[in-house]
Amino acid sequence: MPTLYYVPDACSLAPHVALEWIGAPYEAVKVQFGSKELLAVNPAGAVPTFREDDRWLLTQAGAILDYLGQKHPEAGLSGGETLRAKAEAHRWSAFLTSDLHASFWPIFVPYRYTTDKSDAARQAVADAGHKLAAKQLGVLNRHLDGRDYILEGGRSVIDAYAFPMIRWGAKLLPGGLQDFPAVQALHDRIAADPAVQKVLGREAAA
Ligand SMILES: N[C@@H](CCC(=O)N[C@@H](CS)C(=O)NCC(=O)O)C(=O)O
Repeated sequence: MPTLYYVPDACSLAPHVALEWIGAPYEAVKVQFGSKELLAVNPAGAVPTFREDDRWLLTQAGAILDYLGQKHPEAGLSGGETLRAKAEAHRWSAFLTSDLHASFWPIFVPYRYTTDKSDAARQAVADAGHKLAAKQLGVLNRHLDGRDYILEGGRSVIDAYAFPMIRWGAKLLPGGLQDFPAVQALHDRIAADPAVQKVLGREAAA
């Protein structure tokens, strides 16, 4: 069975949600950062890692989401088929990988961004991350103004991709999502879905 290796509340939540939306059989395996089980499938020690029936492995959230969307056209989660629709999907996937996701690294792992081991230095790095994440959520918020989902034509894997990052913003930014009402609305729309609640419940379970 296709298998997703995930860490609760990490970016692996995105393909976890997409797999549930698709509705085809899959197995979700909870792993820990640094565990032998994760390193055996992904030497980078990162999630998400996805394994196909024939043991083919795919890493990188954007690539996994694109693959799942294309593999299951019946689920209608890839965005539109026109050249520009595909470019828009690529644009937002790149934004989420390189701009929004990356803005949280200084918050999660400040020690990777300074050789100064003091709490003050690490806090300064985290504070810079808060500012950068707020800037990127602002970009998404402006785009979402007047839209229900990120891509034209309804819910897509790109919304699933944004979901964990929006949750991090709500939890970690000093002001939460209060300055980003359209982002909050997207969050609430996705979170209201019973399939998403099922995934959140599974990830939260021991
Ligand atoms: N560019 C990768 C990043 C994956 C990644 O770093 N995921 C985090 C969880 S959100 C992780 O596994 N971190 C472990 C680490 O950095 O050691 C992707 O988009 O899949």
